[in-house]
Amino acid sequence: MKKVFSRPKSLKPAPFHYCPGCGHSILHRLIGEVIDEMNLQERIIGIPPAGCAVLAYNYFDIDMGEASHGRAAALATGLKRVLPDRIVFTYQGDGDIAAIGTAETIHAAARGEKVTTIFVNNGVYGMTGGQMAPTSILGQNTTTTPGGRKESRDGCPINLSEMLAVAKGSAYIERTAINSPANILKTKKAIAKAFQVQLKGLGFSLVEVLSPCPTNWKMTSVESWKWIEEVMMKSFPIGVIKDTTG
Ligand SMILES: Cc1ncc(C[n+]2csc(CCOP(=O)(O)OP(=O)(O)O)c2C)c(N)n1
Ligand code: SF4
Repeated sequence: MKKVFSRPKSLKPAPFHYCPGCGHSILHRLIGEVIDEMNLQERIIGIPPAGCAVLAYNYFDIDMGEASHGRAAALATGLKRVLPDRIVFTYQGDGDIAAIGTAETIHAAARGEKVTTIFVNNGVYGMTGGQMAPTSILGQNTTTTPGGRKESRDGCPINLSEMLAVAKGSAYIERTAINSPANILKTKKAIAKAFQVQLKGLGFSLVEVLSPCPTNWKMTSVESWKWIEEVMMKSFPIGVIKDTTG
């Protein structure tokens, strides 16, 4: 029988521990497909976050590191400088990258480190129970903002990707979403482009992915896809934010 669909080579045959409908599972598959298609399995190094994806090294069949919470950009910098022929990517949630890891990330982008970041924006601290993250939008219900995030009390969300686009050393930044087959395909394309930017040595590259967390959003998968489209994208519009590659 002809096989028409299979697991990417660079994903281990291990079942994901993620909740049903979680964006992390889809994103892992997309990254695996891109690694296979670009023939990077022996060359790439991934750095998982602290967060729901902390065990990503159990799933990717590639060299993996592990950084403490928020420090992935610093570890990526070190690895890439010592091993310049390797492709290095970090995989980070919004709490990891936009709260505790803000400094590392902004400085890595400003220095133009030739690494790639996959920034998974699900608008909450998923692993620890759905608390407000720097990316929780105004009005969003989280366990620490019952009744909704209020500007006067909680401040405004941070659009980290737009901030990083201001840094001279960033070469390519795009925001995509996991909420429709078309947007999932665009996410895959953006990941491939980010790796190409790194292969060409053009500077810091980042793909922010609006990603469903049905468990903490207390929604069904279908509702979470709709919420991304109808609510989240108003604060975090998808599209290319910076592209200096010409
Ligand atoms: C230094 C430190 N502080 C706090 C924590 C607890 N902690 C673990 S994961 C996490 C937040 C994860 O949220 P996010 O980065 O948005 O990823 P998600 O789980 O939503 O994928 C926190 C605060 C930790 N592990 N280390
Ligand atoms: S809590 Fe949210 S981010 Fe974490 S695995 Fe479940 S759905 Fe995914």
